[in-house]
Amino acid sequence: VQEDPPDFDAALGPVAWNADFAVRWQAADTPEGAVPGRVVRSDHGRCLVATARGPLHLHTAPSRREPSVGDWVIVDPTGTYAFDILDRRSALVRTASGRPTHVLAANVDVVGIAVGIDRPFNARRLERLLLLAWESGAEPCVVLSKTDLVEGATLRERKVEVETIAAGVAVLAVSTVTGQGLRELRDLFGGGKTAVLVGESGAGKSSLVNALVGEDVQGVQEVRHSDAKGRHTTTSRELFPLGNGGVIIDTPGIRTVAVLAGEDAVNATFPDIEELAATCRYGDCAHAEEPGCAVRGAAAAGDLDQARLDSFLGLRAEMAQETKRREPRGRPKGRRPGPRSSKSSQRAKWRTYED
Ligand SMILES: Nc1nc2c(ncn2[C@@H]2O[C@H](COP(=O)(O)OP(=O)(O)OP(=O)(O)O)[C@@H](O)[C@H]2O)c(=O)[nH]1
Ligand SMILES: [Mg+2]
Ligand SMILES: [Zn+2]
Repeated sequence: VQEDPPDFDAALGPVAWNADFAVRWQAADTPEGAVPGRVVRSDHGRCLVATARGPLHLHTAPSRREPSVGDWVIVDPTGTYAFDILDRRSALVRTASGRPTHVLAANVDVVGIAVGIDRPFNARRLERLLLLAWESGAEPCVVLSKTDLVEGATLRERKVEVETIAAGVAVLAVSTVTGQGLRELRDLFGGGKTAVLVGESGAGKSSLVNALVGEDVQGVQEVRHSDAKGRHTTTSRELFPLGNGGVIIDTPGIRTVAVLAGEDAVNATFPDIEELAATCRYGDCAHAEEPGCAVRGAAAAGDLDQARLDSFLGLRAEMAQETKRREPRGRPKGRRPGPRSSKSSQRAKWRTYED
């Protein structure tokens, strides 16, 4: 008798399994008896994986790529190994000059950038996080947190300030103390979606996770009184079911992030400038010295913030240069691009970014 293909929908629904992953599963080369599982936590060759049989602590198959939180993996029939990774829908990738790329979270639909209203707002930092989000293939939103700490007028002012930078992106004002905005956030993150929270230490990411999950699943710690700096309470990335079909990934605090993004992501981050650029005299206007440049014109007229334009031009140049630098230049086929640093030294380097 031919067995029906296993139906994972019911068992894996809570960790946001959907038709798209079912297609990827069908297309994958899977051994007899293998099952799909979602990486809840990944740690040095081992990972915690949610499967139809419950949570499993698995080894990463040696010689395979290390899975990241949010990945769907093929679990071997004995339930010992996470054997391979299903093709990703999206990935949040951190990178830096001369370093290998590093996947922060995989198969993410929404990136919530937490911005604490209790500290000075850094527009340039938000731009980089937006760039990271757009490049991932997910949809960004800004979560303006701790609104209970300011007056209504200040909140409105700050929200406008953030909306100007996060052009075209939803900005949600939330508080885990008053509950403001939590329902909207839950709706935005729910319905089978995978959301990830990123942002500075102390911005309130884990507090939001606890509020949305409805249980204290993550530790939180008070920020420093002098300057509202966080204490790096969360030290690893972890995925939690929201109970509404969606999942949320909590991450350790990051100040800024090194990101390699294409032109599309840069334009998505600066849609106001892209719109202006459409009316420049030359189609390939670099917004430098060209006559009839609508972008520089807008800046001169005070309609576009000069600092924002400088930031756009700077990021665009940086991304173009870094992309070019990474292009393989006639490397002999079949040869590795040089010795690779050991995993532990890579980790040590990455850690320097999480502060
Ligand atoms: N007043 C107020 N305090 C909040 C709110 N959300 C979080 N906090 C406080 O802010 C501090 C830091 O919160 P966490 O949730 O630990 O911040 P985090 O972003 O997870 O920090 P890391 O794990 O270090 O990245 C804690 O003392 C929280 O109680 C809020 O909405 N209002
Ligand atoms: Mg935390
Ligand atoms: Zn121009």
